[in-house]
Amino acid sequence: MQQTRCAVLDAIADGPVAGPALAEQLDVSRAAIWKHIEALRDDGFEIASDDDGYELVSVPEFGGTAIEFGLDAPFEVEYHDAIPSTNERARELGAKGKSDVVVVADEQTGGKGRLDRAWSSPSGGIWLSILLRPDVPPAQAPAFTLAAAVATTRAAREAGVEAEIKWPNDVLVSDTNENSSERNSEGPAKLVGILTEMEGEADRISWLVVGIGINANVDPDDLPADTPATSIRAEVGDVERRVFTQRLLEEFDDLRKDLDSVVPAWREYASTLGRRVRVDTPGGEVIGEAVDVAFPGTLVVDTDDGRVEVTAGDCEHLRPADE
Ligand code: BT5
Repeated sequence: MQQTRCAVLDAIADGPVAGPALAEQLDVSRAAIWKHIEALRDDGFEIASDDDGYELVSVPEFGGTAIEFGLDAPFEVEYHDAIPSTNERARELGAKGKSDVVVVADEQTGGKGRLDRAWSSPSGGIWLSILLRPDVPPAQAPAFTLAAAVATTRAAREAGVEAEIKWPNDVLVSDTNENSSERNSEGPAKLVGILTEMEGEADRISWLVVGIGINANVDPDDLPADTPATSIRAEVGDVERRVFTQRLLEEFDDLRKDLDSVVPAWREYASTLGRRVRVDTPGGEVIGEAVDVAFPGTLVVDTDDGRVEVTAGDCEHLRPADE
């Protein structure tokens, strides 16, 4: 359905096209064209109609068809004004055998962080989950988390926000402007969180859900006070969420098609490398200098007892006073 709608939009984007000509061009009935035009108007597209035909006047700031229209990546978008969690919905779709679907919401009422933590998701953010069925072993799944961080950082930088990545999955802003948050004195503020979930067997991923939460057009005061948080609104003003989401999905699509490109791209934006870090891992605490990241996302730390490779954990950047 959305494919025909996007074709209608493409046809009327550069000037008026008469209904009958449109019907012929898209090989559907005139009644069907009329229904699509009405549905697009309901979705917030402004479409003029006069004797010359239909003409696209403006595109809504956010929404499923709005994101798919002009998107240069092969994703189907399922949009919700409000939903408990886009990751939960994407998991449901994964269990039904779907792939390459992106679930997007304006607001989440039960957003999830890692380790059962809550993720605050007020209206105005970009809360999305990408459902994939990559043909790689489960051990390579972390590369998709890194790819999501790179794609989001690139989209944020295009929007004018100097974002950087803290291993493995936080996109932060350290040089926040004075409007962003009084909490900036506490250190870099979190702009984006990423939660990857998957199901599979020893040698094969069945489905993978990469959840990305971006504090876009929200006030930092509406975000939790326990850690420093910022938003695109606070840093540079409101962003066109449709365009931001398209750029993110296009970058992510390029990276997931070429997993070897992910780690080099990640290093470009990493704030963790060269830093002293403390990583809470399932096997205990690791303290030392973060010297590199290896495929598919392993942090290499030089400790007093030698080199340690960390595959998962919560990472804290240490200042000399913290040790
Ligand atoms: C994360 O967890 O950073 C992963 C967040 C993933 C959210 C996306 S939104 C779309 C998709 N659907 C979902 O349900 N989830 C995904 P973690 O590293 O555990 O960080 C969680 C911690 O960050 C919380 O304990 C709070 O301290 C803080 N926090 C919560 N909401 C925040 C926000 N909006 N901005 C900044 N920090 C936040």
